[in-house]
This record gives sequence, C-alpha cells and structure tokens, in this order.
Amino acid sequence: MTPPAPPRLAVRARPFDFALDPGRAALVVIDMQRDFVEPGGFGAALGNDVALLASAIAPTRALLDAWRARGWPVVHTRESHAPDLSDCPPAKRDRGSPALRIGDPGPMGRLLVRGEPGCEIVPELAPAPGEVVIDKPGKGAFFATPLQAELQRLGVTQLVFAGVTTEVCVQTTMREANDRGYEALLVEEATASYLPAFKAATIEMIVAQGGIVGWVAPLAAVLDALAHAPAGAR
Ligand code: C5J
Repeated sequence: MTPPAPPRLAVRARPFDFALDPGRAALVVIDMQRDFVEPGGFGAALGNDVALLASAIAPTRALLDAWRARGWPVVHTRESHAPDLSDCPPAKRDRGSPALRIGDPGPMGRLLVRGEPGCEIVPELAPAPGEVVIDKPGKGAFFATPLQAELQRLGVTQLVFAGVTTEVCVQTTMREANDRGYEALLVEEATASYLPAFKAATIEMIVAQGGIVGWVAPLAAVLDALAHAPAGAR
C-alpha cells in the first residue's frame, strides 16, 4: 500500500497562503550568473548597476541550504547561447547600442556564451551534484529547453522561484509555469532587479486579481515551512 501523502504546509504569502506540497515542490533559481551579477558582464554592458543584484545572493543561498537539507529538487537556469550563436536570433543580439553584444569578448569571456566564465552561476550559488541545470536561449526557462520534461521526471507540480531579474527572466518563467499548470511562488528577498521599481511592480502583477500569475512570500515564511517539512522527494 502506498503511504499517505504528507500534509501540505501553509506558507504565509500574498494574495493568500501557499499550500506547499512536500516533495512535489522544486526550487528554481533563475540566471544567477556572473554575466548578470558581476561587473564586466552582459548586465553591465547594457548600462546597468550590477551591484543592485547582489542583494539576492544571500537569501537565495539560505533557500538552497534549506531545500538541500530536505533533499527536494533544485533547478538552476542560465541564459546562454551556443558558441556559434545559432540559438541567438539577430533580433535579440542586434538590439539597441550596448557597449558589448551577446557573443562579444569581455573580461569574463564571451557574453552569455556557454562554457565562458561569465556564463557560470556565481560561486555562492553553484549547482550541487545531481541538481538540474537548464541552459535557456530565451527569457523564459520553458522555451526551447527540457525543463518541462525534467519537472515531469521529478514529479514536480509546484515551483518556488528565486533569481534575476525579477521582471524579465523570473517573471517570464513564472508566467510560462502558470500557463502549464504549475503553482508558482516567488520569494521576495531572493529576487532582484536593476530597476527596483520594476521588482515592486512585478510583485504586484503576480499577486493581483487573486494571484493571476502566482504567489509572493517573504523568505522567513518559506524557511519556516521548510523547517516543519519532512525530508525526501516523493
Ligand atoms: C535579462 C534575465 N534581464 N535573466 N535576463 O536580460 O533577466
């Protein structure tokens, strides 16, 4: 006989409590790459103050530690392109007049190109052995990637989000997840934007209209629920 499913855990969230399903929830860390977070990368080439993203590192690390302690699935994404840029449409590469474009050489190697130092995840949040790493050519992590198949393989139905930037790759992926039937929760302190007003606006967009995209919770509420959760995936 299959054992009964463990009870769901209430996470204090907006617009109402999120019912965390032990073993069915994956932590998805979006694009915490050196190219976005450190000077000399893609984010800086676009004219952004990359220091604004550093605030998300410690909260994301706290989430990772708690998730790993439970043995629940972790997914990391990287916005990245093949070295020949065959998966980077000219409409993406040739836009605007940045200091450097995708594929151009910078101090951390070619911007957003797989295998280059700048494309790697920051050392504090480096993937652990066995964790899923998804290279994505777009802003959304479901587009042109095996993410959906990986989540089905892991039996995941809920996605808890951290990462950068809130209004671009995080929000795009949350919307993709929502349309695919996943329950999506964003952890407020574990995400950041080069434009803090856009982070605030994104949070309001997610929770508006009864949670039209999903939920947003403070880090403490998620950590508290995890502390009461059973270990192990289902
Ligand atoms: C951007 C991302 N902002 N990871 N990418 O271009 O949000």
